[in-house]
Formats: sequence, structure tokens, C-alpha cells
Amino acid sequence: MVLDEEFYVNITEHMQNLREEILRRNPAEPEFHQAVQEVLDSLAPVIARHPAYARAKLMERISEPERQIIFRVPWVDDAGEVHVNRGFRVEFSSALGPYKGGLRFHPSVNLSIVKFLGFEQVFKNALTGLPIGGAKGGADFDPKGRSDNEIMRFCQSFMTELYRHIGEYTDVPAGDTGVGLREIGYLFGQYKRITNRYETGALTGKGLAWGGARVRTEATGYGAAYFVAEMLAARGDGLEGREVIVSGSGNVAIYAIQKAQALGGRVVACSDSGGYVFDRDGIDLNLLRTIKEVERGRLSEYAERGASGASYVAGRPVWEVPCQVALPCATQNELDGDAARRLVKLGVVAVAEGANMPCTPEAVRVFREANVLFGPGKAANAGGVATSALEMQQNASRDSWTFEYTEERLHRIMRDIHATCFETAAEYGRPGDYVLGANIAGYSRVAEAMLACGVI
Ligand code: NDP
Ligand code: 2IT
Repeated sequence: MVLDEEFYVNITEHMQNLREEILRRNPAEPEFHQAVQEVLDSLAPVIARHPAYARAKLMERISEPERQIIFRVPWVDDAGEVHVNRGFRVEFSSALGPYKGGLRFHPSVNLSIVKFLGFEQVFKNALTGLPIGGAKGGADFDPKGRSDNEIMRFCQSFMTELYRHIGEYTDVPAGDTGVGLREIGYLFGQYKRITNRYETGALTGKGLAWGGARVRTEATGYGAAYFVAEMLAARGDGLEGREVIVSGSGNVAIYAIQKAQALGGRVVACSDSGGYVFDRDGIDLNLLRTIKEVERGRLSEYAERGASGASYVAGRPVWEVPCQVALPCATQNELDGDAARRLVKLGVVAVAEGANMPCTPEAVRVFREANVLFGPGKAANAGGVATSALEMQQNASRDSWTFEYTEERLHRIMRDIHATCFETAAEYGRPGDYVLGANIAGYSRVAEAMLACGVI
């Protein structure tokens, strides 16, 4: 279809007005603005092809959550002191399935953070091709230094409100930063007790003995490593022999390291909020897992107990370590324009976001201009939620799949997501632009479902 210039001018104006309206109606939410802006920047060509999307005001509707829940979470610490935190669940879109997305416990959590994560989740979940809508939640609770009993009481109080909003067909939370197997266990226990239902499909990321699925723990990190391998393969390249750095040392980082190593990469550094470890012999995954997963310790201990090739650099970001592949797997906006320029200078050829929105818009621009392969989070880290959807399938059929079968499903999903983003970018005249490809492909799936269901 040939489009005249006037039509394009109208679309650009429409997008500009929309952006201003979203900023005006959601003041003081910088992370949400950033996530919306990135999607809007990609959509002009798809709206040009489908004017019905604009007439139906789809983007106006998608950027307004279907429901936002904010609640008080009171709890008592081990010393008997009362604390009050704020809980959130933002149910963004049920166009493709029940609301689905993680819960984050971190002191930085606020409405802007939960909304940016929920908004991203809508498109990410659409990209998986599985029947899941988008949501996110959490609390401004800091689990660091808290005892198991304190964590349990907090989770029970959180679920005492949340339970009325979730369910197998309604909204299915999972983990995110600060919420792992332990927390999901306490949350599931309280849900079960209040509802008197053994409803495994109401939460994902559960333990194997109580309705959990194999590979869910590993899925986000494995998926990110698969995604970067796919991007490299599309350029006739691979991870074999490449030096890799990973930020973070939590759930996503640990399994991104494991799979990157399995695919032949040499992972030489990882980090936490205090600094980074550089290990010229390659990160010792067993040691890292012992410190982080078993002992819940700090990364600084790695160098003290690691082999002679390791050093801990306090107070500095990991992005000063030379590498060809970088996997940011910690948190939003952790890699800025300066860090991106440094990485480009040091020889980076591929970046895939294991975390949600870890690269600032300037960093993404720097990578694009330097022709660095860039996999946005909504594609590269979709393996976690995709495997959550596989957990829901197993729960619905009261089945339990093997590790090998589940991992093969995850691998295929990541290959499909890569192909979808790659082909969509090419189709819209921007070959290699995975940001555009992911946004348009995810948006199109949501848009078609919304059109079919009318104005709701
Ligand atoms: P974890 O809580 O397991 O680990 C988070 C890691 O990131 C920790 O090492 C933490 O260090 C580090 N970190 C957090 N904030 C900062 C910061 N400001 N600067 C440097 N390091 C920081 O979380 P996950 O691994 O589950 O999540 C990491 C990212 O991946 C998040 O963006 C999350 O939204 C995203 N994600 C997670 C999925 C999942 O299935 N878990 C799925 C898809 C995306 P410290 O211990 O010092 O705080
Ligand atoms: O950001 C994410 O995709 C997650 N935290 C996982 C969500 C899920 O429902 O598994």
C-alpha cells in the first residue's frame, strides 16, 4: 500500500498528541513514560497500515490499565515492631488471556515502576504466542536482612489482600526481583488457606512438589542466552569463545550465566548493587550459586572464596569490563549512554536484556548507531513468563513434564520470538531492528484481539 505524505504527517501528529496526553494523565511516572514512549516510537508504520487501530483508540486503551489495585500491607517484625508497606497489582490487559506477570519486592517499588513493568508485560506476553494477558505487582518492602519468619508474615499479609483479585482464570502472579521460590511458597500457602482451594493455576514459579514446573527457575536466564545466540546466528556468528559479562547475580543472571557457558561463552564478570566480580578464569557457577541461592550472601564473598583469578570491584558498574556480549540482568536503567559508549569502544557486538528495561533510551540509540545487535527485554527475557504459561498448562491438565521436554519447548518459543521480531522488522523496512520488530509484533497481536472483542 502506498501511503501519501499527508497521511504520515497525520499519524506522527496523532502519536505526538497521544504521548502528551499520556504524560499529562500520569504525572510523576518517569519509568512508565519511558516504556510507553519506546513503544509509541515504533508504532507509526503499523498504524499507517491499519488505520482501524487508531480509530478504535487501541493505544489509548492499552496505555490505561484495566484495573489498578493499591493496598496497605501491615506486618510485625521479629522484635514485635509494626511495619506498614504499600502493595500493588496493576492489571493492564486481559486481551489475550488472564492477567499474568510477576511480583517485585524492593524498596524502590512505586506505581510508576509497577506500571512500566505491567505495560511491558502486555507486549512480552503477546510475543510468546501463549494465551496470557499482562500485569505486574509488588510492594516497597525490602527483604534484605529479614528473617524467614518475617518474610513469611509479610507474604501472608500481602496475600490477605491480593487473594481476592487473583485466580486461575483471572490473574496469575509469579516472581520477579526479591520474589523467588520461598516467597511464592508463602504466598501460595496463604492463598490456599484463605480460599480453601488447592488452585495451583493461581500462581506460577511454584515448587515441584506443590504444582510447580521444571525449568521455570532457569527459564528467564536460559531464554536470554538463547535469544542472544539466535541474534548472533542470524549474523552467521555464535557465542562460542566470546567473552560475556552479565549484570546482577540473582535468578535471571545466574541462569543466563549457566546457559551462556553451556553455549560456549566465557562469562568473566557479574555484579550486584554493591559492585562486580571479575574472574579471568570464568565465573565459577557452583560457587556463585552456593553464595547467592543457598547462603543468600553477598557477591563480595565470591572473590574471598573464589579461585586466584577473581577480584571484587566495589562501587563500580560491570560495564567497564571488556566483552563481546553483554547481558544486563539486574534492574531498569542500569546501563546508560556513557556505559554503552564504553562497551562499544571495548568491542561489544551483542546486547540482550535479561532484565526489564535495563538500557536507557540513549544506550539503545548508541548500540543501534554502532550496529550492535540489541535484543529488547520484552523479547529477550520472555522465556520466564513463557515457561510460567507452560506451568499453567501443566496445572490445568494436572500433568508434570520432564526437564528435557520443557526446555525444548522453551528453546522453540525463544527461536520463534526471535524469528517473529526479525521478520517483522524486515517486513516494516527496518531489518535488524529488534525493538521495532518486538513492539510491532506484540502490539499487532493485542490489537487484533481487542478489535475482535469490541470497545471494552
Ligand atoms: P533477583 O532479586 O533474583 O536478583 C536481582 C539482582 O539484581 C541482584 O543481584 C541484585 O543485587 C541486582 N540489582 C538489583 N537492583 C540493582 C541495582 N540498582 N544495581 C545493581 N544491581 C541491582 O531478581 P531477578 O533476577 O528475578 O530479576 C532481575 C531482572 O530481571 C528484573 O529487571 C526483573 O524484572 C527481570 N525479569 C525477571 C524475571 C523472572 O522470572 N525472575 C522474568 C523476566 C524479567 P542486590 O542483591 O545487591 O540487590
Ligand atoms: O518480568 C517478567 O516477565 C516476570 N517477572 C515473569 C512473570 C511471570 O508471570 O512468570
